[in-house]
Amino acid sequence: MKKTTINTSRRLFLAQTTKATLTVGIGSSLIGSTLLASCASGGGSSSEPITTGFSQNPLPYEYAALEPHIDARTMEIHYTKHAAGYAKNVTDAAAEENVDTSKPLEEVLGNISQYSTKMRNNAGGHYNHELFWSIMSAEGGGQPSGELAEAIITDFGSYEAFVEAFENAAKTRFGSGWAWLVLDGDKLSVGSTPNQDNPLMDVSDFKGSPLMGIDVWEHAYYLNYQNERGKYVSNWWNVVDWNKISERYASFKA
Ligand code: MN3
Repeated sequence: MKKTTINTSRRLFLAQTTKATLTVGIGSSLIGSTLLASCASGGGSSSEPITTGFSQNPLPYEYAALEPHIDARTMEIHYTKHAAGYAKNVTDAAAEENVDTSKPLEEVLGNISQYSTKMRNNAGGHYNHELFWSIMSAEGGGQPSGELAEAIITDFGSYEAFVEAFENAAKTRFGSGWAWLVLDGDKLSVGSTPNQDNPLMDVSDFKGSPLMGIDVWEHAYYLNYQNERGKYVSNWWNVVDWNKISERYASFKA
C-alpha cells in the first residue's frame, strides 16, 4: 500500500508541475536510452531491461497453439514469411547503414528519422512482430492483475473502458497498422500507428513504451476472419498473456 501512495503522489506531482517540462526535456529520441537507464537503476519491481535484438527469436509455441482464435496456417505464414522477411531486411539495412547489431534495436527506433525508409519499415516490422509473438500464449486470456491492473483502472477508469478504447484504436486504424497500449511517462495510453511504425519511433505521432500491440494488417487475420477485423480483435483477448505484459510494465516503469 505504501508503494501505491508514493506512485499516486508522484503521478500528481508530475501532472501538476513538471509533466510538460519533462515531455519536452526528455525528447522522443532518447526514449530508448531513458528506458535502459531507468531499468539499470533497479527501480520498482523491474529486473532485467527488456530489449530487442535484430534476429528473429524462435516462436515460443506451436503454430496451432492459439487456435481457434488464430489459426495455424495464419501463424505459420505470418511467422515464416512476413516476420522472417522483416528480420532479414532489418539485418541487411543495419549492414548497409553501419548499425551495431549488438546494441538494442530500440536505439535505432528512437532515432529512426536518421535512417532509411527500408530501416524504418523493417526495424519497425521486426520489433512489432517480436513483441506480438511474445505477448500471446495458449494459456492467455483473463484480465491483468497487480500493479498493471491498478494502473489500468487509474488511467482508463475500468478494465472494460480500457478494452473498449483499445478495440476502438484497433478497429479504426485505416489500412494496415498496429494498435497499442503504451506507458508514456507514468501514464498508460492507447493509440495506433500506420504500416510498421511504432510508438518508440521519433517520427511517430503516438509515443510511449509498448506494453502490448495487436497486428491489424490483413495478413494477421484474413484467412480465418476475412474482412471481419472487429471479430479478430475481440477474439484476440483470449490469447493475450497478461503475465508477459505485466513483466514489460515492471521493466519500463521508472
Ligand atoms: Mn504482421
